[in-house]
Amino acid sequence: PAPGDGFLVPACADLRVLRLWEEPDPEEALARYGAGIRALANPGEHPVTADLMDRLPNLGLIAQVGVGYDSVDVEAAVRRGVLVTNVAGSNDEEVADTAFGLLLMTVRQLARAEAHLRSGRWATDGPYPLTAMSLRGRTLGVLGMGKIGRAVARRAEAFGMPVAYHTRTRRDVPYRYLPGPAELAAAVDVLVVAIPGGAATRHLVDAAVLQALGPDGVLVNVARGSVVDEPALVSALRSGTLGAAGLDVFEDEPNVPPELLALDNAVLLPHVGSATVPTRRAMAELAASNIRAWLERHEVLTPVAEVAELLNRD
Ligand code: 8YV
Repeated sequence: PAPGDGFLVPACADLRVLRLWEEPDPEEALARYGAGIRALANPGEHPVTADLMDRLPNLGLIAQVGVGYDSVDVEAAVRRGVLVTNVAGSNDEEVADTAFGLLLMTVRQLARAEAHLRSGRWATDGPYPLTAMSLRGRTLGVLGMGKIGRAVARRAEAFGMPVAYHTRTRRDVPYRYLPGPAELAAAVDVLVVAIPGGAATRHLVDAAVLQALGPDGVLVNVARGSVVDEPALVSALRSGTLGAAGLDVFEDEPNVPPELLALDNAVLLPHVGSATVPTRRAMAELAASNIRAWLERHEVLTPVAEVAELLNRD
């Protein structure tokens, strides 16, 4: 894996670290050192497969340096008695800020308005045209009501936007609950996706959901590209079935479909949801604390849901 943003290794300064990404032949390094590895930190979204775990017979912990852990085969880890942690709680506010940045950029066309100024067109052609959309009078729906979903909802409240949500199980929050993604999309004008990626949520936002959101509707995705059916999104944006989309994540990162790049009603960011120095540092430090807690006390601080369930049962 890539070293992340340079914070992980310093955060693990008291540990012996095998920097696999620096090894000229990672396979050979795994064969040579694999038996000594007790914890694996995954600073990107690299697949942590059953095959990789097989080569690490003394592995006890996979510490994902991200909130999302869809790249880790958790089932395979659990089968081997390997714990999995993420960095839940370390980037909620940052990612929620990004969701609102994307929403404002999309609805108010802020990046395009800035390009108008920078190109000199303000002076030559006059003011940037009025945007058809506004956040005024809009209701915001959140798909997912975890920590990030709640941070998004709090911001919506401050913006004066009524909030509705959908999750598999109803949460104890003061927002309107809708029983499915399409029902939620039909009840709101903006849909923010803040739900984990992976097989269970693949293409949850499909053509029907986009149609329910409607020609004045806006989709914002700060979760995982896999949650949205990208070809269906392209055709909804193209035909005007959906008003606009603000996306920080894509199905095949870093490859963004050229069809999306060609659309004026899409704002596209290169997965920068948590990409600030303070937040990425906090993420690395929480991952390192999980590793330390595991090595020193056989405890972890932020196990992923599947693992927390097992630990609570024991
Ligand atoms: C990171 C993320 O970009 O936390 C997550 O799940 O998607 C982002 O904060 C990702 O973990 C890569 O480092």
